[in-house]
Amino acid sequence: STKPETNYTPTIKPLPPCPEVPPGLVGRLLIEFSSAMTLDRVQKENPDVTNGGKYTPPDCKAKQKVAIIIPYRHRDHHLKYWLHYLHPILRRQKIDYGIFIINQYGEDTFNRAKLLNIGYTEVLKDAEYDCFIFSDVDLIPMDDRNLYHCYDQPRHFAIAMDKFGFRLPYAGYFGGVSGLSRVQFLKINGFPNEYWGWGGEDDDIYNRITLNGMKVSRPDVRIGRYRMIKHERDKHNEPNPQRFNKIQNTKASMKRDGINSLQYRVLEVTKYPLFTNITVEIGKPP
Ligand code: UD2
Ligand code: MN
Repeated sequence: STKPETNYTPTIKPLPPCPEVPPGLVGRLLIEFSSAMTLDRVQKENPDVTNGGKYTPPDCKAKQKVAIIIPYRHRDHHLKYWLHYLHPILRRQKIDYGIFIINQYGEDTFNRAKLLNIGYTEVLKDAEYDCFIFSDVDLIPMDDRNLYHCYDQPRHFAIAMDKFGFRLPYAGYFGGVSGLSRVQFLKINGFPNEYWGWGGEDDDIYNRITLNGMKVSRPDVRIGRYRMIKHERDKHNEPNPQRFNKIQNTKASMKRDGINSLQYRVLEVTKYPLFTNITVEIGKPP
């Protein structure tokens, strides 16, 4: 035959890399916690978030795969607002992400940093994440130019909080929301497991970073603004009286206490439409 052959093989166009500065950002946001919030509503607002709280930009290939890890117990009310605000922000930022709630089982003393170590370990069983962002459940960024990915140095995102008058409370502050790449996290042997109750663990992490020759990177103070949902101190998360002593000893303790000494038990992993819940048994203070 002289007819040209028709080629029906579909051509698969590779996606272009996501832009350094996402084009759809809006900048400063209005954040409030007075309107009623339900998971149902948040789900309807975010139809393109897939089971387990995952999202991949449809139109470009993100450089990093980001796991957002939230230490958690009895904060349903805060979680609803967090999901309501963060899913749309992360989508506009063109982040390839998953949301993981690390839920401490039982009523023994809370341990934020140990839950974060568990989060790091567990999300890597789910997929090959490159970047780990650790966020309190009650902190909402007020500006979507504060991009939730990892940087050349460990990142501190929550630098200007309403409760601190929108300023860094002290130079070595590393609380609230922070992000480390896999290499950065392993370089400091992860986070301490031995801070039970409130306080000090974020300062210990800051010490680990500087003692290992890294520097904390931060956004501009006008962009790193946050609102914290007002709350009382939780039960079983009393201020830890040992914290002042312990942060003096990071240099010695970080070698033995960290991701290399982490012990826990997973009780349940459930993929909900807007997040993945991982309930864990972490023991109690000695
Ligand atoms: C500050 C820091 C926080 C951490 C803490 C000391 C800010 C904004 N954040 O938070 O990063 O260093 O001091 O440990 O300064 N949580 C629960 N259930 C509980 C207790 C805690 O879910 O029963 C989680 C939750 O994600 C919460 C986080 O742990 O946001 C930190 O606890 P907090 O909010 O009570 O402490 P806060 O606001 O003083
Ligand atoms: Mn708080």
